Amino acid sequence: MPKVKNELLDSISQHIFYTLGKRVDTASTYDFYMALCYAVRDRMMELHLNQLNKSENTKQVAYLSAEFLIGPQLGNNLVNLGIQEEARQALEKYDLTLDEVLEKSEEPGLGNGGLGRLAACYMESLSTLEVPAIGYGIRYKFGIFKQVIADNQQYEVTDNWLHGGWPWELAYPADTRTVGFGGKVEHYTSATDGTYKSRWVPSQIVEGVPYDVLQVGYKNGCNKLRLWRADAKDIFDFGAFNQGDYLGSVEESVRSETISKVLYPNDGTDAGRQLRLKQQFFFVSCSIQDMLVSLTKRRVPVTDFPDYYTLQLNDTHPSIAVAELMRLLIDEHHLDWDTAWSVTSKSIAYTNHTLLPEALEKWDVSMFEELLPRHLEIIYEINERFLQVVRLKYPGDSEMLSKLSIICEDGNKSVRMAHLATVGSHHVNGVAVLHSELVKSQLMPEFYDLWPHKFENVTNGVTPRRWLKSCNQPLAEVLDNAVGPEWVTNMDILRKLEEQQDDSNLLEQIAETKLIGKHKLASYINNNLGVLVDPSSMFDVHVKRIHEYKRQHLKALEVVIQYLRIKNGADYVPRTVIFGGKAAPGYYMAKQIIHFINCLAEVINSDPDMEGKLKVVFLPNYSVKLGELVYPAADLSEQISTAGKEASGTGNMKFQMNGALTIGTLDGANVEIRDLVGEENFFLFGKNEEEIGKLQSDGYYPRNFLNHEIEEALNLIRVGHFSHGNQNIFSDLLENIINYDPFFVLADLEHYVSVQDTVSANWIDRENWYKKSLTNIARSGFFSSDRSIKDYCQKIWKIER
Ligand code: 26Q
Repeated sequence: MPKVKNELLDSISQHIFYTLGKRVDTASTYDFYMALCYAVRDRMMELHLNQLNKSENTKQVAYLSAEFLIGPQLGNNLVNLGIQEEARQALEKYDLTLDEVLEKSEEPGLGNGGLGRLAACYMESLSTLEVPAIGYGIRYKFGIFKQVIADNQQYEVTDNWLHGGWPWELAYPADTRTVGFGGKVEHYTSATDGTYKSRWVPSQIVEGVPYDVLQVGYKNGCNKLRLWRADAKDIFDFGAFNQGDYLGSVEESVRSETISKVLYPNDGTDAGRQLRLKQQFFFVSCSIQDMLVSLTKRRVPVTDFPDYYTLQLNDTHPSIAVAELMRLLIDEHHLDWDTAWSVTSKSIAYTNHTLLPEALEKWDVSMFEELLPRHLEIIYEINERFLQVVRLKYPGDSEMLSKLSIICEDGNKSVRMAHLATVGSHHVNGVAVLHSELVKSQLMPEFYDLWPHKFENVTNGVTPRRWLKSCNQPLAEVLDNAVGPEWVTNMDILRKLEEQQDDSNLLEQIAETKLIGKHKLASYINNNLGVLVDPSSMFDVHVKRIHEYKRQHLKALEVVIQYLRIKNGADYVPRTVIFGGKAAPGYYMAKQIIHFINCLAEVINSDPDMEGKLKVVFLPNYSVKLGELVYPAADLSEQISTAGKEASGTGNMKFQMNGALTIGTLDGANVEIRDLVGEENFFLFGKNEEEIGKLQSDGYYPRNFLNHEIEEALNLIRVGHFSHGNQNIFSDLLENIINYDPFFVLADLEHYVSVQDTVSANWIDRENWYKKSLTNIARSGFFSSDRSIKDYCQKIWKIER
């Protein structure tokens, strides 16, 4: 490799010529973007292959997840490799700025929201901490849909992220694995040892082709993601073809390829779909086979599996791993049951991300039997042996048995995947302190009673590289100067900021970085939505998936109340209220909420009385990329879920790191944020989890929580003030809130409005606000995903670093 002054420059021009087949003098900005990506990938490949050699004989983390929401890659890879400046200079030679090249980055939407993004932050931290790891998932041809807002409503457009080629992946067809579906189980007696054995004879065979995506850590290690694409085994069915059925001959290939065609765009329900189970088994089977082959190549006996791999299940989506590892060990590697079970249960751990009953995966036994007959047999056997343990501990307690059983017997018989995951794992963890407590006390109290030692907490974290250093360079530089650049990998250092909290110069610098972020977002809003917003107003932000439990409608009702107050001549501290988020395509109420917010924005933004006081913006197609624009610009972070419903939240942490103050309920990681920053630096409102529980059990009547102001606001909506006089459009939303209100919006609204007044009062005292902001930044170190990964290493994986 030539060692010249700017190696990157050489590498870019070589890739333009040899990889893209173009000449630099006629290459487009997009060509330069692609060439830079390839040049950067080369650097990462060196790091990765070096690390591989080192980790031959150490335990590796296999992070199994149906979603990896990795975001745009180029910008972060440049930052982590420390070659951003070099890239800037190289591009300058071609009269290009780094920003215009970065603009070309396409984001692979291989996840829905928090859970998928968490997996990506964890991959980044694993590399940064040089923990040997591999992320296993699915290479969906279409990621999460693109959200388009028209007539104030959400429309979904397919996300063809691979068109034009995506430079970060590398196919490894030689590592193709085969996966079966359907068919039958044959039982036979082994000719060698005379034991009774089983053999699965599937009726459909699918191939999984791996695509690897390198994930580079900060100036350090480089692990990879291995994403599987489903392919037909024999592309062509010659039987059908010979009979003249040309189209029929490719039918099978279409059926197979459907498996990795599209990400399910629901981050709640939609369990019970056969294709979803096929996706899960497909990637899990490919991944476990991959690990077993790797052991065989290294001449390691499969009984040593737990010393070489620790499997982390990202929710129950990959929980079929328990049965698949058992099957492979018993049917293919001929271990006896007890040995196989010991290997399996020593290797697997499960992270729970939700308490919502509708999000807990259950599969009909009949569907399971049709798709995975051998796995159903194995699950029944696991369950029998497990229930035997239960009977011993609770003799004669049949209620206990039915509560713990992996098979749910009420109604249609079904397999409870959380139970399978818990029985097959050595640890089960929640994702924030409160959530982990609720997992023990509400979700699985019987399991907790049986195996208290299995239950752990690992509070979520986010990577400060993407969510601070790279997306908010002005603030990052202020921090570099104030505490030294080491904060990037040791966020605890940020605590030193507090020694300077009375330094008005530093506070002013922080305020300035915020203003830069707000100007950037304001121009994005103006360019894309044609709405002018004032960067000196408070940017009050609610971005996340649209869900009733996250209560975007609580915020919207508060906005209506403020609108009425302004109309009535009240003083108001100017705010720009910003919403963003996708609704699952089949989630009617969430779509009503989006519709309502957009109608609200339309009326408010065109009302001269609101000028200089209130603006409302709905950012279409919220994504990782938009998040990187939004967090640095936020003054106020809205974390207002019904207490007990948000497992953790991770947006709350990204806002905090970027200096926003939080208004929130005692839910998920908000609890820990508040404990860390102190109650005077957090705007708390609403009922806590216990109070919500009591309200629910005593009988909740939302009408009891109406006051004059709230009634007026609801009335305004009812008469069609925000819907061109149409009284029907929002009737379902109103009905939901007033008569039913499953997420206690009205129970918390009055308090919420009054705490928003406190927020405004605090905003006016600028110095005081930025002091709070500084404290929030200074104490955000705990929410680095580096800390989370260290917790997993110590509490769950037993990996010493
Ligand atoms: C299940 C069955 C069928 C189809 C889809 C699904 C499905 C898909 C995605 C169910 C759930 C999800 C995603 C859940 C999720 O994002 N949970 C969030 O996880 C974050 C990381 O731990 C937490 O911070 C959030 O609180 C939690 O809501």
